[in-house]
Amino acid sequence: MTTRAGFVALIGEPNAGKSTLTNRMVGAKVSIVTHKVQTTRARIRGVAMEGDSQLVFVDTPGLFKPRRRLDRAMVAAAWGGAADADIIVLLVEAHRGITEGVERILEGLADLPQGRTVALAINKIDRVEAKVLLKLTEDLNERYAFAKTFMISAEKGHGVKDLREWLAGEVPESPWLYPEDQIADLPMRTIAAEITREKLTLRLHQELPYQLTVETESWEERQDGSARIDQVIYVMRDGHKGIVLGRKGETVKAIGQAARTELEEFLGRKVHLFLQVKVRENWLEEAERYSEMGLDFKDGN
Ligand SMILES: Nc1nc2c(ncn2[C@@H]2O[C@H](COP(=O)(O)OP(=O)(O)OP(=O)(O)O)[C@@H](O)[C@H]2O)c(=O)[nH]1
Ligand SMILES: [Mg+2]
Repeated sequence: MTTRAGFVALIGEPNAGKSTLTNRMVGAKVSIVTHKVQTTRARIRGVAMEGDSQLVFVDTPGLFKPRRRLDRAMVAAAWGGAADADIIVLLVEAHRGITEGVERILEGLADLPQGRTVALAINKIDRVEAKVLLKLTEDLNERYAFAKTFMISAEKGHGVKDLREWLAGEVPESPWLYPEDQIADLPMRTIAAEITREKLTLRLHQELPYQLTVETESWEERQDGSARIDQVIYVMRDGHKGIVLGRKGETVKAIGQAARTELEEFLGRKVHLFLQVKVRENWLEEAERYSEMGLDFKDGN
């Protein structure tokens, strides 16, 4: 039997639907999703099988004009993911079309080594009329020589099968890179921290989600088969700590419950989750926070 395997990097502007597509391809939630921009902070690998091909999807942080050190490290991680992949899929939002951000990404693609396979996936087609799609496809293909164009809805699933089957034929002949039943390449403690960060991002307003990070401090397997997980939420100011805690600790309690429920579903067993909120004014400038997130501190220079 000839097997195929390869890395498929999903890139695009923040909120384009990269993580939603990763999860749909894998058939499980391996990457967190919110309606807010800049949800994904590091590369997340999700593994999918299609026939005799193994597709390793590399979900990346959105590409945008970076301001802070963290932004720069995220954007570097995204381009790094693209540079290392066998195939790149650029996601563009159907209803937003060719934004300034998309233009910048097209310029970035032109700077990659020649001969790389880049496909276009116009996402969120459920939000527009068909005639918009044809025009957008034409305009984008005039700007870059995409190997192929797909029109998809990562959320609803339209067009996703076509994309997956095409990718399966494009990745090189190779032994599989992961065991057949593996769905993610990410430490469990990181997945657990990400789930909590998703719940925080969904519940907290404005800038706050961008000014916090979550780390799993300890993970203890208990005799009864349950797990005790202790996490720290780092925030930058006392005021932020107050908001995360909420009145009588109600906010953090609700976040903890939502995260625990999802973790239990993911792990298929009981979880005791303990969240602590710590003020750490300077966490955005600490190398250790970046390595915990799976980012390169140097890239944030
Ligand atoms: N209507 C519609 N919404 C979608 C579709 N795909 C994703 N979304 C929504 O778009 C929002 C962003 O999705 P994500 O998957 O988090 O986007 P992302 O590209 O990973 O975003 P970052 O991690 O911030 O770069 C979420 O609210 C999704 O539910 C789609 O096909 N149709
Ligand atoms: Mg994402």
